[in-house]
Amino acid sequence: MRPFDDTPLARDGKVLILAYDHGLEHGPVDFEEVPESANPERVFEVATHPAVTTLAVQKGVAEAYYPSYEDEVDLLAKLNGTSNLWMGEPDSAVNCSVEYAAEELGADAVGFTLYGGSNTEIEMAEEFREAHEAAREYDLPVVMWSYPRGQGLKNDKKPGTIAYAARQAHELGADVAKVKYPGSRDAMEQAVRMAGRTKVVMSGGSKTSDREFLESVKAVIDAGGAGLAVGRNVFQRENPTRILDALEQVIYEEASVDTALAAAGD
Ligand code: FBP
Repeated sequence: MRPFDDTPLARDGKVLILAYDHGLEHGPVDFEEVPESANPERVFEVATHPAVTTLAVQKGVAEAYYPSYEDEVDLLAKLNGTSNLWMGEPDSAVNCSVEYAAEELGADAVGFTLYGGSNTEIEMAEEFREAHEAAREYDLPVVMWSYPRGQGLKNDKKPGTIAYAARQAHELGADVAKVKYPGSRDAMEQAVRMAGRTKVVMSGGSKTSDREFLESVKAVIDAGGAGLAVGRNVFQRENPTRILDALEQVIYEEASVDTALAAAGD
């Protein structure tokens, strides 16, 4: 495997994945606030921003739109995913193989959800093993959406749970662990420590104010996290470029939130 920093997922050792698999995971409700966001072309355009290292989409969106953007955007193919219509135990169908992602879609990285703590964890971990080993053959970096959830987990953002999620991603071989924000810099530091050489990025979460969102990203960077994988906090804004300008400051320049907001025109 080539050094992580030489992969398209990284810019100066940092990561900003734009996630756009919400049409599958949550459904049309996520596009209501900004109706144009239902159009994948709009998000591919947004992903040409230099702050974005890769765009994470499902196979169907990649097949339909990536051929027009492959010179400007690096693709992260999400290999599994499930609709919000599914009412069973947390689980995620494998919708795309690594071979297909690499050879047909032209992916630069792959992503995989693991619901640690779910009754389906064993099968999901075995599916992850297959994907991880195939990704190594293609020299593609692997991002794990490491989201503990299931009947036994009442609070999936507890610091100890997020640290465990980061560690689980590390132990299973992920290059990047995408975890929910555990609420503080200290808690994020614990997750980063547990992740060893696996990079830790924060999952964006539901839309919040510019300041609140940037403060959480800043806490992640200050905790030694590599950056962010974000969807709604970018594409649910009327002006996604403005927040990406601010994120570029916080993530790559390690600027303060005030400086980032000023640079973005506040
Ligand atoms: P957001 O930044 O919008 O939270 O997106 C991150 C993400 O992991 C998406 O890739 C995915 O569609 C969604 O969150 C899943 O969220 P959840 O499973 O918590 O509903």
